[in-house]
Amino acid sequence: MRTRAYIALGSNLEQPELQLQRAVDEIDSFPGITLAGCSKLYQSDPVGPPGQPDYCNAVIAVDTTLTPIALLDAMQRVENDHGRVRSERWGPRTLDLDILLYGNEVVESERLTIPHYQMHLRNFVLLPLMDISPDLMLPGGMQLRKLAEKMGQDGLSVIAEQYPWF
Ligand code: A4P
Ligand code: MG
Repeated sequence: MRTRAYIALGSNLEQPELQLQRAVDEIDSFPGITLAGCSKLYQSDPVGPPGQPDYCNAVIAVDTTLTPIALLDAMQRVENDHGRVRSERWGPRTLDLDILLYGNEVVESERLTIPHYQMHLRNFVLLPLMDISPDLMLPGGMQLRKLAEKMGQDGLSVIAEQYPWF
């Protein structure tokens, strides 16, 4: 069975735009995962420890035969291939891949929380998601459009319209 999932991409080190573009290609070629949609590419002010560079952010839709935990394993493999070093929480990173949604499922386990616990608070997640699926309904029945309208565009700008971004 194939499930539609949404993944947020973020980077603020070592040519963030290229990190994101490469990551999308790698995810698309991962066994059991097919790219189904891609947002615009955004630049965003950093949330978290001060003094870190601006981020590049985007969201993709994928169709996958992987279970949620296997999808997390796949995303962590791609992160590690990008030289991701886990140091301080919310600190700078070459690549961060967060699973936002997996079908309509709610997952609460030690390694995985879906929907992603911060997604409804972040314009750099909600607005790219709107690019792909403006009519999306979140588990629990909340409309993405309503959340995004409340959010505003502070600190967020589009740097490339259509994938491939470069
Ligand atoms: N984990 C649980 N649920 C999930 C999920 N749905 N998707 C666990 C992915 N991982 C999930 O993640 C820590 C652990 O979360 C994983 O081992 C996994 O088992 P991590 O990526 O190692 O750590 P982190 O990213 O530093 O922590 P966290 O709390 O996930 O941070 P965020 O929320 O990813 O925030 N500012 C801007 N402008 N743009 C950004 O993209 N990103 C962050 C990172 C901070 N500030 C930012 C941005
Ligand atoms: Mg993360």
